[in-house]
Amino acid sequence: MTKNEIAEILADIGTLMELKGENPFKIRAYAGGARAIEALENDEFERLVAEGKIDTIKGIGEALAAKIAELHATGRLGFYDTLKASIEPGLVEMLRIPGLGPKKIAALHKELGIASISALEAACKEGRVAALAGFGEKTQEKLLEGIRNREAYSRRHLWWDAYQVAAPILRGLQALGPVKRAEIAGSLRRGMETVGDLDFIVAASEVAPVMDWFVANPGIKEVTARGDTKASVRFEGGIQADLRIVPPEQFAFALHHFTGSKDHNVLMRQRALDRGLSLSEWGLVPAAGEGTAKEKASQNKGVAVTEEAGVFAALDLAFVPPELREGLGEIEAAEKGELPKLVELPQLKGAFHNHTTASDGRNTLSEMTAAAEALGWEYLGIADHSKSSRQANGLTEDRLVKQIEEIGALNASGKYKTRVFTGTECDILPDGSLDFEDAILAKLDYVVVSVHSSFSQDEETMTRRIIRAVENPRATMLGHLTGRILLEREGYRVDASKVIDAAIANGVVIELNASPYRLDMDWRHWRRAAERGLKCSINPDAHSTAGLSAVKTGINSARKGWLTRDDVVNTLPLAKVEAWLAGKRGRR
Ligand code: DGT
Ligand code: CA
Ligand code: CA
Ligand code: ZN
Repeated sequence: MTKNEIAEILADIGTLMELKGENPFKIRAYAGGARAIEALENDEFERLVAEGKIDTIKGIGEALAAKIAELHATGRLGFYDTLKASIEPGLVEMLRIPGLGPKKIAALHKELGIASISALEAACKEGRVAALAGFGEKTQEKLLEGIRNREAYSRRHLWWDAYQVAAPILRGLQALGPVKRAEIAGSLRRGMETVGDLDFIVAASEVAPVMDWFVANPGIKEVTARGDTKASVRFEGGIQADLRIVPPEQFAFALHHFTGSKDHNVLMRQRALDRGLSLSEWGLVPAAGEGTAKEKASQNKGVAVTEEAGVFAALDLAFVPPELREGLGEIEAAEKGELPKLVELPQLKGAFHNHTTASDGRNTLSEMTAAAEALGWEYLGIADHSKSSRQANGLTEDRLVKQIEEIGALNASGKYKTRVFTGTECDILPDGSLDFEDAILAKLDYVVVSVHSSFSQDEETMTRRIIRAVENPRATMLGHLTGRILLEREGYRVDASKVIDAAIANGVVIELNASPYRLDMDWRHWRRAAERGLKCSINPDAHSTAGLSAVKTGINSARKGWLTRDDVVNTLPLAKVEAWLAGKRGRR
């Protein structure tokens, strides 16, 4: 173990002992010891440890020297492990609340029995913390705010939520008089499933009015930074936004740079260097010669480019769509002219996997159909839950048969231009069998099979379970492969590549569940899976009419997965979908 790692552990020991309310003298010994070895040069520290003379350093006694030697030699310390195990993890978590140190936490624990952030929050709300000696009303208020902020600030954000914040700001920027160009950059533009912060790039003739407008946006809680050409703000919900204002001739370079990803940028910069050029947010300039890249760019010594495509062209590359800029082979493909023609939102002709009030949806069959018609969709698949999903009001056989009749009548009525398909989101039971008998499934246009129970099965069992369902001749498509809920819950353990193989072998589609919370199967699997012949269905999993729009986030992930129109079944026009589903039914 290195000097700095050891110092960190000693400091941590001090903190943990303080949390436990131990003897202040001992606590100081560890904190002081950490500082003492931090102050040493690396080689001096190594020499002293090797010679067994680390205790000659002021602040390091015999006992501490033995612990340092143990850490240095083995990378472990029994005393530290025991100490860690003896402390409730909630107390350690509380350290992350601003304004709350180990001493205060120990007091809260001792006096009020508080051992978790949630217990602290409750105690603050009940006024019990303010009543404690050494705390008071003000401290209690601060702690509550710290707890709220910690939750909001530490989080990434769903793409959809980030987009709701970003879209009006972008429109506002673009409408400002001095603004010539304005775009969203960063992970939001790349269509990542979650977003850390928002990045705006603006080219403007005048800077101050743009800054003034930006920092005065409604919903801004705090302006965290404001410089000549840069500003950062934090919104009520916790999301941050960065604004950068650049001269118009730098716009394309800045947009490219701040769109990222970092991995993509590194590869692009290397490619530029191979051509004797230096690529940066300021421009594409000769690498050789006097001056920084920024200086050269502002002296117009570089390649002049107005559009991002020009940045790529200058490096002999086709334009790489932002969603592909992850450093995962896009540059090679752009060089060879082999970039895929990515699927686009207007190419979707309908969607499967939607719920109605029959199970846990909030809109009726008619309302969902009207909404699909308003989107211009040729077809809408209804896939309400099956009977075992009781928590979701899953349909019994009788209710499903009734729904099939209802849908038949609706289609026959000619009331809507959108054709409705009968389906089900049929539970995959723990043993891999399906929740409905074959005779019931045979009445449907299609069947989505999904796991909604026994999430804790081990990977092998879960994989076998899902493959068995995929091999069922009634299965048309597999719902949400892992069941993950972004930023909330990990998916269940499953061997994705084995399931993909089984789906391909059985002509079963895997859905790209487009719910902003799911985006499952993950985009990182799609490129290879589609190359091997897997078809995708971008499924909104809508539980309301508004939920149908989730296909937008599904398109982001499909594009990140290099998918084209041909890979996605719900780009097919109605007649082709009918033929596909009839063909599948015929083969059973
Ligand atoms: P996020 O906000 O965590 O979801 O992810 P990004 O990709 O939006 O990252 P962000 O906001 O930190 O920076 C935006 C872009 O700026 C990033 O994708 C690439 C570029 N960038 C930022 N810092 C660096 C860096 O240190 N090196 C390189 N090559 N590019 C950077
Ligand atoms: Ca960002
Ligand atoms: Ca940023
Ligand atoms: Zn489901």
